[in-house]
Amino acid sequence: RHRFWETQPVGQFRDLGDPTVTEGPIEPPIPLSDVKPDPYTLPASYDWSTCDISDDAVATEVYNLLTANYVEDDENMFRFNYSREFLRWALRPPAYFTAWHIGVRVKSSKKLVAFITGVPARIRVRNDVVGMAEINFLCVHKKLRSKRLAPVMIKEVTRRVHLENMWQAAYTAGVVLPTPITTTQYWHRSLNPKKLIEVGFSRLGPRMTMSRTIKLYKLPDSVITPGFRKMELRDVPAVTRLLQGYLAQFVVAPDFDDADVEHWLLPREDVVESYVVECPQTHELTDFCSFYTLPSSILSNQNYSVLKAAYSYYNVATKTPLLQLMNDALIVAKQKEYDVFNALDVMHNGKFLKELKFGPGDGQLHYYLYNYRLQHPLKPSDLGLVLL
Ligand code: YNC
Ligand code: MG
Repeated sequence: RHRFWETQPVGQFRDLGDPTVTEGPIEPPIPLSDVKPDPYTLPASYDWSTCDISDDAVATEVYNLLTANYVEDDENMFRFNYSREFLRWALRPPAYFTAWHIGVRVKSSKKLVAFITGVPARIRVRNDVVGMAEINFLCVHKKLRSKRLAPVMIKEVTRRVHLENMWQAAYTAGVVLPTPITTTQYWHRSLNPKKLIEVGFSRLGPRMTMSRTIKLYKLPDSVITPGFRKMELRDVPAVTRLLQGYLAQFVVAPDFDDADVEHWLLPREDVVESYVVECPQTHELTDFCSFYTLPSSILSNQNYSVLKAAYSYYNVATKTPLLQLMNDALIVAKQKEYDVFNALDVMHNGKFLKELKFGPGDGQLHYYLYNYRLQHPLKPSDLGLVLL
C-alpha cells in the first residue's frame, strides 16, 4: 500500500500490537563515512538547490511556491499562507543548517518547484533526549504531483540529516502514513464569527441567528489576569524554567534551553506572541501562554482574501487557572484582530477547549517519528510537542 514508506525505518502497520517490538531507534547509526556523499538523482530536467532563506529573493521564491501550492483543507477553500518572516523564524532556530533547506528547481528556467526543510531539535521521548530533525514544508508544485518526487526529496533530506550525525526525525501530516505516534484534532474558537461564516469557515448553528452568534463569541475588551503582559527578553530564564517543568510530564516533548526559548517564544510581530503573568507582589512569573500567526488564503470569496488565524503554541499555568489564562489569550488575539484561534487537543488543551467555546474541526493532524518506534500510540494529551 505504501511503496515508499514500507521501505523506511518507521513503525509499520504490521508492528501495531506486536509485543516483541521494542521501543526506541529502529536502525542504529552508521559511520558518517558510509553516508552516501552525493545527492539523490532527480529527473533529468531538475536540480537540487539549497535555499538561503536569509536572502530576500530566495525567501520570496519559497513564499510564492508555498502560497500557491502548500496545504489546503479537504474542500480546497483555504490554503496556508506562511509569511516570509514566519518562514525565517521557523527555519533558523539555534544551530540550524542551511543545507537542510532544500529546493528543487527547473534546470532551464531556475524556477523553484519543490521544497522540503529540516531544523534541528532536541526531543525527549520518555527518558531519552534525542537529537532530531523536525521536517516541514514539504511541497511539490501542483503541476508536478504524483510523479514520486516526494520520496526522492524525503530521502535527500534524510541523507543531509545523517551527514550531521542525526538519525531521527519528527514530523506531522494530514495524511495517514506508517504509523502515527498520535492523532490529534484541531479545535477552532471563533473571534470574528460573521467573517468566518461569510467565507465558509464556519456555519450558522441550528436555531442560531447572526446576532446571537456574535453575542455568543463576544469577549471582554481587555484581559482579566493582573500582571498579564507581553513576554520580554529578560523573562527568558524564568519562561524556560516554567516550560521545562511543564513539559516534563509528557511522553514526547521538546527539551528547551534558554536559547531555544529565546528563539521560539520571544515575541515577533505577526509571527509569534507570548505573554507571561508576573505576580504583582513578588514579580515572580507564574504563568505563560503563546500563539503563532498563520494566515490562510481564502480561495474564492468576493470580499475577503485572507483569514487571520492564531495557533495555540505552548501554555503553562501554575497559578492562574488555565481557563482564565487561555481566555486572556483569546482576548489579546481578538484585540489584535485575529479571526479565529486554533488549538490542537494536545497537552492539557482538552481542559479548556469546550468551556472556552472552541468547536472541533474536521481533518486530523497525525504526528510521526522517523527511525524511532513506540510500543503503543499515545493519547494526544500525552504529547507535549507543537510543530509549525
Ligand atoms: C506527506 N505529507 O504516501 P507511499 S506535511 C510524507 N508526508 O508514498 P509523490 C507523504 N509522505 O505511500 P505528491 C506525504 N504526502 O507510496 C505524500 N506522501 O509510500 C508520500 N501537497 O509521492 C505518499 N505538504 O511525489 C507516497 O506525491 C509518496 O506529488 C507519493 O507529493 C506529496 O511537510 C506532497 O500537503 C505532499 O505538495 C509533496 O502532495 C504534495 O502528491 C504536496 O508521488 C500539498 O509520498 C502540501 C502538503 C505536506 C505537509 C510536511 C511533513 C513532511 C514529512 C516528510 C517525511 C519526513 C521523514 C523524515 C526525514 C528525515 C529523516 C532523518 C533522519
Ligand atoms: Mg511528484
